[in-house]
Order: sequence, then structure tokens, then C-alpha cells
Amino acid sequence: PDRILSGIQPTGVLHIGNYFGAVKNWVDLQNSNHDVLCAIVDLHSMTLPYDPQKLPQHILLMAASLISCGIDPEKSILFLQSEVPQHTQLCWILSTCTTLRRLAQLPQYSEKSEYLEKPLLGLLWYPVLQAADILVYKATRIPVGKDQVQHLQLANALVRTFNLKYGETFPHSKPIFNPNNAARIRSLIDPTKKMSKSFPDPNSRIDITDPPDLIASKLKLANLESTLSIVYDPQTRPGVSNLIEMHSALTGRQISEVCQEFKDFDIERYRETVTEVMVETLRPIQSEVDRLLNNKEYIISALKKGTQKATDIAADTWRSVTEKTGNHLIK
Ligand code: AQP
Repeated sequence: PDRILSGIQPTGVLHIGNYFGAVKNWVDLQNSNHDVLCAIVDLHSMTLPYDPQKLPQHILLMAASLISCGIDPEKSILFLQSEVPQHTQLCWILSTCTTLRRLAQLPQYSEKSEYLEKPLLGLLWYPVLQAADILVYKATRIPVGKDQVQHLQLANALVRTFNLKYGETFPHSKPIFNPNNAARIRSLIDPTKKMSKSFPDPNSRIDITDPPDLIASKLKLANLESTLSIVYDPQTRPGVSNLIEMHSALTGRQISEVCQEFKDFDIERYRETVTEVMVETLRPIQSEVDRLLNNKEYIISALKKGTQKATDIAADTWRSVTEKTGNHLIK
């Protein structure tokens, strides 16, 4: 059976883009009895400037949010990447199976390093760590956004090279594209960019923990390019189209259906409608987050148990890797 690995960086609070674009799908996979590993990838979150003081709180909140959104630590393996050392060990071995040139060609590096004075080596290298995240569990299906497809191709190239060099060891993995309508929810302030946890302006996103009045004020500020009618056209009206996409994701209805039903609404009334649906959809998740944050011991114990289960699998893979690569003498 397929093993599915998904990861999320603890770079901030889960926003509705993460929820509809990724987490909801992981929950559906888990609930249809797939073997799901869900990693909080804290090592990846260190590739851009971050605050070490805030990281533990972000990890805790991310774990609480994932559980509140439906990741069940009894069904899925919910774990913390940095506590499973085989990820970085395998990352090193995989680094000897690709070239600097191949990594520098990946578009995410140039996009993410564009505004940085001194981009870190980790930023260039992290797709290899992502490959290790997958291969250390021999995962075969990976939920990905379109921006991650090249990284999955790199992982498969690494599988080919490793297997050729050392003998058949790792399986190839295939992407799972998000079936939800909200493949990409965009920033409320600049709807030509994606909604992002680490974007400095908090008004650009709706966090799943935002209380109703904050959701309302953020949606009030949302850039709808002075559109008067409810027209879906992401090219010329990215703001109102983003609002329609969020509405479609929230209700699970097709964009065309939503447009048809609300075509006679003026934009302010429509904005209020989406606000109400957003508030109601997030309400149960938020009360669960609050409940869990009052029980930190439970979250930490769930993460520890998951991390132990992950380590058991990763240790097995690592043993077989070292036998192939010749590092096993004193095992
Ligand atoms: N705006 C989005 N719309 C739909 N899906 C999204 N994802 C992220 N933003 C959107 C999906 O969320 C998953 C987890 O992402 P990640 O934490 O690994 O990093 P990311 O993709 O870089 O997400 P962010 O929120 O933009 O974080 P930062 O600001 O730290 O870079 C992924 O599956 C992603 O596709």
C-alpha cells in the first residue's frame, strides 16, 4: 500500500491557504484509511531568517492546529522532523548523488533568494532534505502544490541515481495534486501573490485562529480592485476571484455555482456573506485549538509518540542504506 508523506513548516500560524490547499486533503487521505505521515518540518523553517525564541511556540501551535483540523495522532503519524536524525543523515548521503548545478536550477531558490542579501546554503540545499524526508519513509505518494513538482522530480532523480549506484533501495514517488478548488489561495492585499505564513503583513492572510472581528476587518481591507460585480476572472480581477475561490473552498461548491448564485449581490454584500461563512467554518476548529492549548501535555505527548513511530521506520531505512553504502562496519 502507498505511504503518504506530507510536511508543513512551523513558520507561523496555519492560514486558510494552508488549510484548503493542503491540510484538509491530508485529513481526507487519513480518513480514507491511507497510511499518512504528517511532519512538522522545523529544519526547513530555518532556511529563511527566523526567531529561535518563537519556534517552540510555533511548533506547539502548528501541532494543535493540525490536530484541530482533523489530523488524528492515533491514525496518522504526526511528528517533529528535527527529532528524527535519519532525515539529515540521509540528506547528506543524497547530497553525494546530485550536483550543485542541478540544485541551482530549481526555480524556488531564485525566487526565495531574490530579496535576500546573503541567501543561506540551506536554502539551496533544502530540496535534498525534502527528498530525504520522503525517502527515509520510502513514501510513494506525496501531496504537493504546483510549486513543489520540481522538488519531487529531484527526489525521483535521486532515487534513480542512488539505486543505480548502490542497488535497488528506494521506490519512486508520485504527486497527489489537491482535488479541492483552492489550489492556490492568494494574498488579500496583493492577490497576484500567494497567501503566505511568513509574509510580514498579517492583513494579507486569514489565520485559522483569527477571531470573527479580525476575519471581518481583514476581509474588509481585502483588495477587490473596486469591482462592483461578482465576476470570476483571475487575470483581470484577481482580488474578487480570490474571494470567490475562498468561498468555493469554504462551501465545497464549484466556482461556477457560487458565481451563479451570487451574481446579483453587490460586492459589499458578497464580502459579508463570505465573512459569515468563513467565521462559521473556522469556529469549531478554533474552539478545538483553544481546548488543546489548555492541554499542552497532550500535544507534546502526541508529538513524542508520533516521533517515536517515525524514528522506528527511519532507523530501519537508515540501516539498509548504510549496508548498501558501506558505512555499516561497526553496526
Ligand atoms: N496560499 C496557499 N494556497 C494553497 N495552498 C498553500 N500552501 C501554502 N500556501 C498556500 C500549501 O501549504 C502546505 C504547507 O506549506 P509549507 O508550510 O511547507 O510552506 P509554504 O508552501 O511556503 O507555505 P507558506 O504558508 O507560504 O509558508 P512560508 O511563508 O513559511 O513559506 C504546502 O503543501 C503548500 O502547497
